[in-house]
Amino acid sequence: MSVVVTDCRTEYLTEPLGLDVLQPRLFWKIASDERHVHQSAYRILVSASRDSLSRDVGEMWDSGRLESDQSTHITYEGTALASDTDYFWKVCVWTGKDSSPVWSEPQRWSMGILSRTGWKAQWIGRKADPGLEKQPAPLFRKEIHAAADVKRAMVYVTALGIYQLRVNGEIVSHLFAPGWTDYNKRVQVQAFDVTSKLHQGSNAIGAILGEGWYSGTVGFLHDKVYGERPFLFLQLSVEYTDGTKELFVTDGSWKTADGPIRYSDFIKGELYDATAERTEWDEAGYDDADWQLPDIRPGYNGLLTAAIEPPIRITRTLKPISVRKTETGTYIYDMGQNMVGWTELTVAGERGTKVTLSHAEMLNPDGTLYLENLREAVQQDHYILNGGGEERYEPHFTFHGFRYVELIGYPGEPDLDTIIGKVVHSDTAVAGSLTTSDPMVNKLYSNITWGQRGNFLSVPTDCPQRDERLGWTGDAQIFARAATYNMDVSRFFEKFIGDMIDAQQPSGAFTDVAPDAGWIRHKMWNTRLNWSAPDNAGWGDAGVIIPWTVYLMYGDRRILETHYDAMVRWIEYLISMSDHFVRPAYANYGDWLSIDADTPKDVLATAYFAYSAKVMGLISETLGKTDDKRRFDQCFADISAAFRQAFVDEQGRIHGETQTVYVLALQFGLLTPEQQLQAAAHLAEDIRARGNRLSTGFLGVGYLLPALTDHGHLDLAYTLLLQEEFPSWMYSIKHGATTIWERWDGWTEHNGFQTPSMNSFNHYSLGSVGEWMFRYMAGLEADPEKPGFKHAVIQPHPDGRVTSVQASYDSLYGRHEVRWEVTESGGFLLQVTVPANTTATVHVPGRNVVSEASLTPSYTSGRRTASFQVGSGTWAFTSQLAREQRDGIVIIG
Ligand code: RAM
Repeated sequence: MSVVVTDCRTEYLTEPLGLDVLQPRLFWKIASDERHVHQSAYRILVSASRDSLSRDVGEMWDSGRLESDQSTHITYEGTALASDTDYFWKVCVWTGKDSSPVWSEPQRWSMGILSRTGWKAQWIGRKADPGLEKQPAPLFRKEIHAAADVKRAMVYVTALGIYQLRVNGEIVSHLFAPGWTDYNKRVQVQAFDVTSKLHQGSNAIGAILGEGWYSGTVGFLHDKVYGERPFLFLQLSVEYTDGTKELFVTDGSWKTADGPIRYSDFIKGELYDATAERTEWDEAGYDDADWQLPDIRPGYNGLLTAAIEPPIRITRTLKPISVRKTETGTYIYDMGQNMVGWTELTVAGERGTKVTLSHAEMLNPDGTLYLENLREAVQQDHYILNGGGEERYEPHFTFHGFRYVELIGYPGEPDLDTIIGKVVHSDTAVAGSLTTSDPMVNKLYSNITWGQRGNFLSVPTDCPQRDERLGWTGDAQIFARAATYNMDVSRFFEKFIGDMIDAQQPSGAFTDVAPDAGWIRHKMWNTRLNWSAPDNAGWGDAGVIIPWTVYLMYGDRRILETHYDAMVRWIEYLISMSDHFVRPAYANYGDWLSIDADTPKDVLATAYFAYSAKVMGLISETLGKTDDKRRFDQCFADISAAFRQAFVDEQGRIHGETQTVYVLALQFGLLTPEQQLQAAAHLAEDIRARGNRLSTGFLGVGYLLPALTDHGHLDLAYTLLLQEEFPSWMYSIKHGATTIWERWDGWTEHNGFQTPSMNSFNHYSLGSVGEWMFRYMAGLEADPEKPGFKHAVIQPHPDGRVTSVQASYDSLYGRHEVRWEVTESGGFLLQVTVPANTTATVHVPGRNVVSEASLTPSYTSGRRTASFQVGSGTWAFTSQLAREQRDGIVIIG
């Protein structure tokens, strides 16, 4: 049997640096071309040197041979790990009784600074220029002398603000680091291995500081939310080949000057004056005699924590698809895709010439840029040419959401090569793929992934273009499950849950944006306008729903343990704020941006309250907290009884009678079996009465197609998916959407653009339908009993209107795949692939089910579904689906 141990990870990452978790978790995958491969035992060796590891010595930890099929989240249990040190590990895996053991390749990870006293650097900044309204981005430099050949050099760096770090002229940092946290509480530190970049003798370290979230504009709130101006903090730990060590830190001996970035702000854009460039300022030997000494920040009371968030990077580039000259002599480019990031410009011209790049999502009917929906945001970058040849420019500390770019002041005739789009986001690896026979469905899936790509930037932001870009928790929770199928968001959400916990109020309330960014203060004002509440239903609940989602999709128990108390406090808070388990109808966002349907706020809030309690029941059970489990289950029972009593009438009509009240009550399990039938019928009735249209907003939409599918209306789920008339997903696509819009009516044939005060064309919330596409249409479902896809439940839901689906998902074990096809005569062909060391239950719909491998089925649903237990490998099945005629449509399912 050929078995390979691949893709070894530490804390979800390949060879991470600078960790500060004292017991990192180890992961590996097993690849094999055989079926039914599962791990029977493993042995891990951890060593402080590569050499001893190669001799099979694990002096830090030798787990010994353990009879276990666990291959993810194995907690390090060796000798205490030291600060600023490298470790090496490998694992030996046994699969099946007689097979010989297989070793992985050696892996490295490094520990960061583990104690407060280990931080020796000082925070350095540059005093603001009182004469300037917008401040230039300061440069910092320091020349260091390496006394001998360098054996190991690790730099730990962060900023209050955002930094770009260079060593001997080369950029070593990612974009927008250290990322957004509540800087009053914590700041993330990045570690970079710069061994190969240093040499004996003189070396230069350079850094540029941007305002970022720290002192730049945050959302529509204000600027300087956390501080007046940015500061840099860095320590470089060097070990020489002769065994000696040296530490270089930011302190009063560094030098600072301003540079060509005259201002750069997320919301206000950038001005870059190339005539003010300082050549080779980041190299050794540069004359910095006219630079100033930095000013030192007295200290920092927050925590310095190892970065959890995935680095922000340029992940792809896009070429424009067309360019058009306007009457005013400017040029408007179409990137062909609503994207997030910026454009790089190539230009040649006279010194001092100013070229502007202006970015917008849409065009006005007259062909000009539609800028109104940006509100106060200025998505413009200005470049002042140095002169004397071809120059390239891209901005540094800003980003934009756009499809169209207007080039203003360009010297000469630009063409399609003049600009190039750079797509920027938190670099979360693509985890899923989904293709169907229907090009519109494929486009919808593409739009969903672009929504995620554009908005997952340090935190899950609501939108990337206007003066907002906040970590709205309600948006994040409704989309969280879809997000996990699309990309590996394990650490992205771990970081975000940390932000939510940091923002949790003393009362226990989880906020509706995280990091809070002064929003709570701002909201006092808003509350008077009766718009917002301190504990918005469906927003605060993210504090429970997202950790559970991470557990389900990655099997991460630690996230539940770490945040357990905070989650309990949320439920206790809700209990204290409810009236006999009914949450009152005070101001909140309701089913935000629903269309032509008004879900009563008490119904909605009580439903979400019940769901949070239910999830807490599952979480406490997972953690073996039996008393709490009983308590939360009882709480859920009480809330659902109160819900039925207060809101459900004898015909099973739920107060408000919107699609959202029905789908939430059904999916959260709030109804009696009889009421479920009634509710499903009322839901279907409402959809039909609207001409097969939906009316759900952010909170209902994610549950709409699942509710229909689970309660006997799969045909309606497909009808809504494929609906092209307003309001629907396909309506936006028919009108050119390349991302998910914030509102169903962002633009309509009858009204044109919605009110510009809130009209984003890149908002992922309504894209939560992606969850249904994977879990129901393709049928790739996680099993809470064996989370992280250790055991998968594969249950496709075909309907002849989409004749084929191919979906894959890369779990921590490997690639899971489902392919199905419906033939014209209703034949159903299914092929599933399950990675090694996992199992799956495959439910095959239809009659006359045949499995290629002659597996023995068990039958459910009156022989309508045959179920098979399979091990790893690829398995094929066929069956015959029923053909029915409904509303004039032939439905196969
Ligand atoms: C707007 C955005 C955001 C939503 C809040 C309630 O700011 O639509 O996505 O969560 O409202």
